[in-house]
Formats: sequence, C-alpha cells, structure tokens
Amino acid sequence: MTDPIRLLDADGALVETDANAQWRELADELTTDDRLAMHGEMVRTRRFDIEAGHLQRQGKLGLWVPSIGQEGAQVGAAWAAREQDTLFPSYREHLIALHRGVRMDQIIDVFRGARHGGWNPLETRGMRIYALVIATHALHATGYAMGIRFDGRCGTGDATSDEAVMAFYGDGAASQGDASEGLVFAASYDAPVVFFVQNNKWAISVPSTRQSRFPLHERARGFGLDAAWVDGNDPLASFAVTRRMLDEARQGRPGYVEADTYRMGAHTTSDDPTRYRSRDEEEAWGRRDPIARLAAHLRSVGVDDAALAEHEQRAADEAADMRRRMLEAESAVSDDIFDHVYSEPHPFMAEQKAALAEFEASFGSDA
Ligand SMILES: Cc1ncc(C[n+]2csc(CCOP(=O)(O)OP(=O)(O)O)c2C)c(N)n1
Ligand SMILES: [Mg+2]
Repeated sequence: MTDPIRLLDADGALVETDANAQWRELADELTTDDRLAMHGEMVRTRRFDIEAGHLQRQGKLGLWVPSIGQEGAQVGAAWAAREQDTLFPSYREHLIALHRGVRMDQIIDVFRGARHGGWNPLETRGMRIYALVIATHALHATGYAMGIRFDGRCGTGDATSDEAVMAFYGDGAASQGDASEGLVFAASYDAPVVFFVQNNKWAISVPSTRQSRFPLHERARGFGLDAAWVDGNDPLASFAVTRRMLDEARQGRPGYVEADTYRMGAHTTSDDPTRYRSRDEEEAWGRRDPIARLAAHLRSVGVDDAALAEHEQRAADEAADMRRRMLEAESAVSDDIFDHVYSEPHPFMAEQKAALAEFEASFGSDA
C-alpha cells in the first residue's frame, strides 16, 4: 500500500476511488450535522489546548502536552467508538477525553499535579485515565478486553451491545515491549481490542523512521492482527476505518489502526522542536491541518461560514472561562494517593501518609 486510506484530500474535496468505496459507505453514516459537530469538537479541543499551554507558561501547570494537529485522527476515533466501549488513552488524547465527557479542569488538574488520576473512570463513559508511562496501557487494554471475552460481553453479533476496547498510543510507544506483548495476547485470545496508533512522526526528538524501519501497520499484521493505515488528518477516513476495526474486534477479531498524522506543536512545554526538525517539514504538515480540511469539506456541502465561526467563538469563550478559573485556583497538592491503593484501609498506607505529613510539617508553617 503506497497511500493511507483517505476520503478527503488536503483541500477537503471528496476522494472517490474504487479502493475507498467500502470506507465511503461507512462514512456515509455521518450526517452533515454530525460532521459539523465533529468540527466543533476539534475547534473546542484546539482552543483548550492553546489556553492550557498559556497557563503552563504562566506557572499554573507543571507541564502541558499539546495535541495540536492530531484532532482529525482523534475525532474520527471518538465518533467510531460506541457508547459501551472502554478507551485507554496515553497523555495526548484530549479530544477523546472531552468527547466522553471528561471536564477541561479534570484534564488540567493532572498537569498541575492537583489530582493524581484526574477523574474517576467509572464516571466518564468508559474513558480511563491518562497513562504517562508509555505503552503500559497496551497491556491494561488487552487484559480488560480478554476479561470482556471471558465474561461473554462480546461476540454475540450485535454491534450495538457487544463491547470493545481501544488503546491509544504513539509511534515511539510502539517500540516498547509492553506494546508488542499486548499484540501477542490480543491475537492469541481473540480479544475485542483495537490499537489506535497515532504516528505523529516523532517520539520527542526521535523520528518514527528510526524506530520503525518497516511500517507499523505491517508490523501489526505480523502479530496476526488485522491492520489498516489511514490518513489521520482526515476525520472521515479515521471514523470509517476505526468503526470497521472496532466492529470486527467486538466479534473477536482484534485490529490495529495506524493513523498518519503530525504533532504540529512541541512534544510538551519542556521541549523545543526547532532543535531537531525543520521548518519546511512543519510548514508542509501545516498545510494538511485537519480542522481546515474538515471546514473546507463542510463549506463544499453547503455549510455556511457563520456556523463554523460560531464554533470558534464558543470555543474561545469556553477556554477563556477555563483559564480564568484556573488562574484563580489555589495550588493544591493532596495526599490522597494513599487512599486509593487498596479498596479497604491498609496499615502500610496509613503509616506512609503519616510519614509524609510529618515530613511536610518539618518545614514549619512558612514553608
Ligand atoms: C516507559 C517510558 N519511557 C520513557 C518515557 C519518556 N517519554 C515520554 S513520551 C516519550 C515519547 C513517546 O513518543 P510516542 O509514543 O511517539 O508518542 P507522542 O508523544 O509522539 O504522542 C518518551 C520517551 C516514558 N514516559 N515512559
Ligand atoms: Mg509520536
């Protein structure tokens, strides 16, 4: 395969080929209103991302991880997942989290160290917490999917109730042992899981071409998984491919989606990408911006500029409100890490909590 699966070209025009007919049919499920809503989510996430970056620069967050440029891959995946599915993210899946109802301040709190996990996964429609240790959750997702299978919560042939799982990680994480072990167990146990890999071309300063001399989706086939390569900056293609992969997975055929995309910003606010990549490369990918692409598509099907501008305005207002609240928020470091290790109170945890309190008290009240 020389090109990833694509339904919209860089100018937002529909690509109609024999090869993509099956994917177009799947994308037809999305009405114009759905597509407009997808645009709204992408704009909302980008605005949130930009404001969070500003908050980090003003000292309110320890770190921020921007997802700018990857909203197309994410919005397709978010819409492809069905309500009963469980999603295991890395740390850059802001659109997925917001789509499932995680609040902006809950994501922010992870990066300001105020709340350890950020949210209770039982209250966020299947959205698990961020995993900062790369690829660990490839195993969590696979194990969870194996559990679904053992419990008989998949494989009945009814896509509207059979459960599936997604693991989101990056091109660099694909080099971790955990990622490979996840693929082996998923294939061996016919686990209802899809690995959604955003190949954003960089693992901090290491280019994906160095870590994967052979395409990642081809590698996944070698593990016995069905795999697809999709243009991740094309929200419609990302939706169609992921929907199909998930519906196959929930019938016991695990899958792998490699989304071809680009991290337009820095790795994190601690990174300076000008040290390792060229401006030409950044500009080339800037011309493939997924938000501009979907906006162009929407205009071509008769959506007027006012509707798109309204998304921008609403997103700006919401992000400004989030920013105002965060500037006023007290810095908060809580010691509740000890409370959630075991479901019941545990003497070792009580001991460690007391030791921390004693240590902190040793700095005196001015500390
Ligand atoms: C086990 C582990 N090793 C190293 C790191 C440091 N680290 C954080 S992100 C990252 C690169 C990940 O790249 P990729 O998987 O491509 O995801 P991206 O950040 O590009 O979304 C590394 C090495 C880590 N968090 N966990
Ligand atoms: Mg990467």
